Amino acid sequence: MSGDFFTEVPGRIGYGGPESSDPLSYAVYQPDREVLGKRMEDQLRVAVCLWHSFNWPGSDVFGVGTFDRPWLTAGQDAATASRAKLDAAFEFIDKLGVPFFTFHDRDVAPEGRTYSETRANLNASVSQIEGHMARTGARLLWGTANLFGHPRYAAGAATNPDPDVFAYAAAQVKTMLEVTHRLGGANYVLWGGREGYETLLNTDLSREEAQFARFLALVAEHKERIGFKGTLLIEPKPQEPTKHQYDYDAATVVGFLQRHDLADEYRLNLEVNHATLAGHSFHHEVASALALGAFGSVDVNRGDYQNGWDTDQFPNSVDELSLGLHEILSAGGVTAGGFNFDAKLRRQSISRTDLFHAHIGGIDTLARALLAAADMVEHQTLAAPRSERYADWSKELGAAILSGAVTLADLERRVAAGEIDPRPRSGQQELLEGSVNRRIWAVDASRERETKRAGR
Ligand code: XLS
Ligand code: NI
Ligand code: NI
Repeated sequence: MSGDFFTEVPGRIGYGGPESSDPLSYAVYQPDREVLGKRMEDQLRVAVCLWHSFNWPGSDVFGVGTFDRPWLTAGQDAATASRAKLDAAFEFIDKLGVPFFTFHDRDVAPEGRTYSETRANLNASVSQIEGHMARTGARLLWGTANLFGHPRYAAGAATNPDPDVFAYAAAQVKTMLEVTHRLGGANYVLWGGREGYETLLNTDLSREEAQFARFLALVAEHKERIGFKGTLLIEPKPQEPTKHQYDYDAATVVGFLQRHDLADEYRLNLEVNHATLAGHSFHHEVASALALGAFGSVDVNRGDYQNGWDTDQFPNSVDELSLGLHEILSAGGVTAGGFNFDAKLRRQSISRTDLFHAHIGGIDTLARALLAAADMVEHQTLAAPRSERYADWSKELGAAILSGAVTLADLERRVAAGEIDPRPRSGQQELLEGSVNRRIWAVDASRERETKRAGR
């Protein structure tokens, strides 16, 4: 296995099982293990992101970078630096043994002095990426354009008061959509970086909404024109960097798409921490997106329940993920989407292997949640009581109401005649909470038996 950056990890991370004391092995993640008729790897479609993991030095608003990322040191030749970055990134992906990666245009190539130079930088890096993909078998889950870092985007990209900025953003997305197509990307993501406002005092909401809708229509049109078959995804987030982001949450985005006749063109990329920031659970965002027919993919990084910003931590709660995964599996799985680690190391995690520990722990948490969710699907833990709860809607009265066959007057007549007299029933919340926990524990117990049998 080639690579000389992560030298403390000599080869591919293997499965060690839950009893293994080797932190550089998976305790749960087994790519070939069958889960609901598919390989675990294909159920999860895990992706490593190139921004936080390779293009962020570990700086925050109070301090400079702390990480050992030699290619980010100032003053070097840009092409050499970006080659070193890509070499290390693909060494990492290969050793971690996950199938996908994700990136923004600016993660792999800096802006040049002119737009043409910027595009040439990007194309040079993309050729290198193609080489790495061919060598390692890594695939692109999604590409995206960074429309928020450069000062020109301070007042937004598509929603900028200056049409020149809209045009510049359009050029950037056109290029990156084509790059994503060229690399065989499964999806293309639009996170509304600074599409929002800092103050309403200078903001024309209806104008900005119209601009944003026009932008998304142009992107969908270009997708058709170039024959890109991947899914276009919008990533909701309620605030940060702006005070208020237009793509607030799943329901807001779907409402926007429907108002502008774009609902068939876009699906959603849901981030666990963005759900938290919006005052929702991840479970809520997934269930809403699925109910609205707009689920696409997941950024699986979590937030901190005491903080109001995007902490982008690696996932570590099986409970939190199991319920979201249960909804996804019940609806047929992620299909073209996947689980992207848009996650940041903590600023003190400065050793090179910390990036492995972070991803291994996160992937195991996700895999463990997948097993619990699959078990709940198999046992109909929630599906059976849920369909039982609504069963009367397929009987005579429910069906007549839904089909429009009865009026308010008809219903009143039947109630007045004493024919209809509702009896409250238990919502069974505590019973269901207990049932979910039982399945989570049962999976643990059966894994314990399995581990003993395998003598691990
Ligand atoms: C920021 C977003 C961003 C997108 C990609 O909060 O999560 O990282 O996933 O632009
Ligand atoms: Ni985020
Ligand atoms: Ni994200």
